[in-house]
Amino acid sequence: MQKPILFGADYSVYVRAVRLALFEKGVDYDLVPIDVFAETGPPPPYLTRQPFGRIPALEHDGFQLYETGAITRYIDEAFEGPALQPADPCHRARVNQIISIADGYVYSTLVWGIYVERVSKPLRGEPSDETRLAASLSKAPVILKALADLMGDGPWLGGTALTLANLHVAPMMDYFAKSPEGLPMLDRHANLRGWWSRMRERASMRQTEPGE
Ligand SMILES: N[C@@H](CCC(=O)N[C@@H](CS)C(=O)NCC(=O)O)C(=O)O
Repeated sequence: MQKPILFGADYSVYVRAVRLALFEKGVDYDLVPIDVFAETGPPPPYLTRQPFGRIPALEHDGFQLYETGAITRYIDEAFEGPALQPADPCHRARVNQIISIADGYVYSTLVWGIYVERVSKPLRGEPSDETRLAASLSKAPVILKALADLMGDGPWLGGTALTLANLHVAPMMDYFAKSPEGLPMLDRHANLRGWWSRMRERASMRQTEPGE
C-alpha cells in the first residue's frame, strides 16, 4: 500500500481531524500544502480533487476522496490500528451524531463566530463583527451543554475508547479554548473540561498543533 497523500494546511480544523485520525491509527502520510485562504484562492488544479475549494482532500492508492467525515471513516476502516468507531450500532450512531454536531454547530459558532471574531480578526487588525460575536457567545452554552450531556461520564466523546467524535471536535475546541471566553465556559461542565484536559495532552494533538 502507498502512503496516503493529504492535501491541506495545518491551520484547518478539518485537516487536523484527518491528521489526528492518521496519527492515532499509526499511519504515515505526506502532506501537500494547499492554502485555501491565499489571496488567489486554492490552485485551480486542486478543484479537480475538491470542487468546492475546501480542504482537506485525500489520495490513497489512486483512490481520491474529499469530505472530512468520509476521509476519517475511510482511514479508520482501511488501515490497521485501534478502531476509532464502536462496533455497537448505538455507540456508532452517537459518534456520528457528535460529528454532525461538530459540522453543524461547533464549527460555525465556536471557531468562526467566537475565535475568529474575538482573537483572529483583532490579531490581523481587522474589525470584529460584534453582532456575530454576541450571537455566537449566546449560542455557545447550548452547544457545550449538548456535548457534555452526550458525553456523560466519558471518558471520551462517543464511548469509553477514543473515537472519531473526539478527533472531529478537538481541533475546533482548541481554537475556542484560545479565546478569552473558552475555558471559563468549558469550566461549567466538569466532564467536558476533564475531556479537554486529557485530549489536548495526547501526542496526536501535540504533534498537529497549527504552526508546528
Ligand atoms: N465539508 C467540508 C468542510 C471543510 C472546510 O470547511 N474546510 C475549511 C478549512 S477548516 C475550508 O476549506 N475553508 C475554505 C473556505 O471556506 O473557502 C469537509 O468536511 O471537508
